[in-house]
Amino acid sequence: MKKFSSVFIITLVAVLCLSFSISAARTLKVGHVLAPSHPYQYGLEKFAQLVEEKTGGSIVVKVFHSSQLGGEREMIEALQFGTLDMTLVSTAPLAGFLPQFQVFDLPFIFGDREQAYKVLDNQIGQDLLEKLEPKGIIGLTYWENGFRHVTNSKRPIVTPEDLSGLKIRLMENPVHQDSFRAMGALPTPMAFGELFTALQQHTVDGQENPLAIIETSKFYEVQKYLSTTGHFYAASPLLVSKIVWKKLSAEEQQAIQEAAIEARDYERSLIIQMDNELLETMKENGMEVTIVDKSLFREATKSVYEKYEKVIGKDLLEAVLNSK
Ligand code: EAX
Repeated sequence: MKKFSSVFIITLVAVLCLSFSISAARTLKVGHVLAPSHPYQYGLEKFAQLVEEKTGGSIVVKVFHSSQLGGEREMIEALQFGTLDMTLVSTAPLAGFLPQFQVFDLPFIFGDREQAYKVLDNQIGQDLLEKLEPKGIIGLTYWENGFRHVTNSKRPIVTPEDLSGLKIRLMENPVHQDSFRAMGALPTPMAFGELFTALQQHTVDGQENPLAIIETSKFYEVQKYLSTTGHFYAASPLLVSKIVWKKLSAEEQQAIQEAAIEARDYERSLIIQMDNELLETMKENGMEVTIVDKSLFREATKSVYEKYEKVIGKDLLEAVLNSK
């Protein structure tokens, strides 16, 4: 009997300690709109693991995929109200919060990833993230969505003229919409969560996204034609609500910042790996792939540079252009 009671007491103490440590742990919720098989999800799971390690378990990150916590613009607004802790989004919807971000959404602004990383991970990119703070948003670092390609259900897109009259779903970003308007397409802004159904029901003829999204969101099931336009490079800032951020200690903020950068490099590597493998997969999935002459699409969209120079700021635009 004596033995039983001591085992019982030890177990009870252990359970109480465990429950206290769990209850003492704070949870940060992070939302994104992509599929659970996309590198956004794997990167955020890695981020969660690193945060827990670096904070000794005092902060637990919970990841919510597939627009469970809303579309990208909605989630950014939720950060401002403090009703959502974190989100991973493309830069495109940030145009509505800080118009200068549109510099990253200009067609063909980055020639390759190296140039993109050089801009995003240094002064130019970091300065823009800091400009989000007065809006109630803390930008930690830029992850990657990737180079975006056009798909549609009507016809092969070989030249910009082939886009004429096609209803193309775009993100909620004026530069994206003006770029496709310049090529004769009919831009249709829409939240990502509605896109698969819109393609399936032919509410829109096409869309544009990197290969990793076309694959993991199964757009090949509802899109016949893929053209390797690579017209936009989508960077993906990892954002925190300033209201939430201010409640964290300096050590916790440091741990989260470090984890964001380590997980960024992991997530970028997954995107690159998928970019290298998925063109063949798209063909196996039944898509007709057209390798296009990008210079035709660059020429057809260059008018947006002049139109947005004022909004973006001449100095910022030139700084990015000179980073080549
Ligand atoms: O950030 O909406 C889109 O097409 C984006 O690629 C998506 O929001 C991922």
